[in-house]
Amino acid sequence: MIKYCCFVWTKESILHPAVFWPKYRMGMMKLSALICVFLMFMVGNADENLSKRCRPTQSSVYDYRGHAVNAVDGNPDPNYSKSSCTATQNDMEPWWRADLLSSHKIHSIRITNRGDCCPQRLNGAEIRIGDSLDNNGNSNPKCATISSIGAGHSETFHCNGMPGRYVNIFIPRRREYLTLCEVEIFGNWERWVDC
Ligand SMILES: [Ca+2]
Repeated sequence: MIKYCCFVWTKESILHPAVFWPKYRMGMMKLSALICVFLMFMVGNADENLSKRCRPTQSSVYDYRGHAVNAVDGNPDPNYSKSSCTATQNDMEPWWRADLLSSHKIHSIRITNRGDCCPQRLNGAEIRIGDSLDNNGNSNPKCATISSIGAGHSETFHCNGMPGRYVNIFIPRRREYLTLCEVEIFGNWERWVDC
């Protein structure tokens, strides 16, 4: 988008009637190019909430209120009855995964736990980031282990720019229900791609 805007802006700038003489056209082109490079640098390095445009999925769905997309609907309401939290069945090693569609540098992840019941279910869950779908993405490198998050509370985990297309939250080595009321993933492009 920035690249397209820069192209149009530069084209319009050099064709503007006020920039009639060639020497002024060249100056305007250089100025436009410099501003574009600055904008692309700033946007490329700014953290954004990547979860707004990810494709979420999970190991199973508990009921009609617990779909995977509820973790990235922008609503951190921790009451499960409000249909803004996820919930799996009582799976062995349940997991939730966000597909960011291309590799990104992940700087931090903010997770909101359920507030109306059983916050301890999230204890021991792991955050995994990487490009592999082996073991449903649960074998990717680990960013953090969640020791505990209070009922209805949110906690931020720092991943220091770990690269990956997939962000997994999964509970290893036990049978459990996995519930997430909001997952915000902050990072930026690992490289420029044309979508
Ligand atoms: Ca939500």
